[in-house]
Amino acid sequence: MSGNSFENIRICIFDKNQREMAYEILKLETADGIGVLTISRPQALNALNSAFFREMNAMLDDIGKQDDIKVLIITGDGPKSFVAGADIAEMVHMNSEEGYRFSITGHDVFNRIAGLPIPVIAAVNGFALGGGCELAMSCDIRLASSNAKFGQPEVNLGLIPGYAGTQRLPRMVGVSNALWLLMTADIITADIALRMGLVQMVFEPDQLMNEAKNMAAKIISKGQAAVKLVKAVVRKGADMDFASASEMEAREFGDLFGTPESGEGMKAFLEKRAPVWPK
Ligand code: CO8
Repeated sequence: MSGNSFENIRICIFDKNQREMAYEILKLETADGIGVLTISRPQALNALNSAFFREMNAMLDDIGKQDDIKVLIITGDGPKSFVAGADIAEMVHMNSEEGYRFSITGHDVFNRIAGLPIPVIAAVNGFALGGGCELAMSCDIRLASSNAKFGQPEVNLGLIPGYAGTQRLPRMVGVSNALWLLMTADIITADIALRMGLVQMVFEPDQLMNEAKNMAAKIISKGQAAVKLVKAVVRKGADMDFASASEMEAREFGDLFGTPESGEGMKAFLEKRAPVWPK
């Protein structure tokens, strides 16, 4: 990686009248195949409001069209917060129907993140509470700074998670760990999150982004068709019974034989050289 070739990409979205709108909350920078998406509402610790979901939907459309992004990193602006949850100031005025719709919007957007064909790494640089923890859980891998804090404090507000936290958290950390966090609203450190399996690695705050980019670069150095396929098979298999999922794996495994990528990967190993992946 050159490390200094990041450049701002200005992406436009359109309002209902097809007028061009610039992104106000999301910033995307790309270089060397890595997209870094920063959520920036520092005045509210990057809390998720309706505008965030509008922009995120447009951003996901756009990222889906960009071949130059091989791995996406999602992070929060500033040293203090990844995302401090859904925007409570917006939620306080909602009625039941609006609450339901806000929840469904979150489900859709977070499912789109989980379903992106490319790997998505959350670089959790501070508070990941409520919707922030749920956003991180929709990513494929979570790396955290040592000052990150995780929790699902909705019961403090008389609420429960609404962006699938009641479902993703127990699948990730087990039912009892999930119920501990969900029922007590305890906020846990990055180290406890690491022990629980909620995050995969913890770094000093000033190293977090470098390490996330290093991991992304490592993934990019592998066979890209295989990387995409392994994500798809794991994600799809998680919602299937074991026998059907294993059968799916066998079929996908078999389909890789005879492809240029697997041919090169295996030949390179036998020839004791680095693979030169087909474009
Ligand atoms: N929403 C709106 N504003 C927020 C939020 C939030 N989630 N979190 C922080 N802010 C704002 C504060 O109001 C404050 O604004 P101001 O300066 O105008 O008073 C500013 O950010 C800075 O925050 P603090 O002064 O509170 O900073 P502290 O360092 O003292 O505390 C905390 C940091 C501990 C993170 C604290 O701000 C906090 O507890 N925040 C709320 C955390 C929370 O409860 N998150 C869960 C929200 S609910 C949720 O996410 C449900 C998701 C599913 C929704 C489904 C749709 C219906």
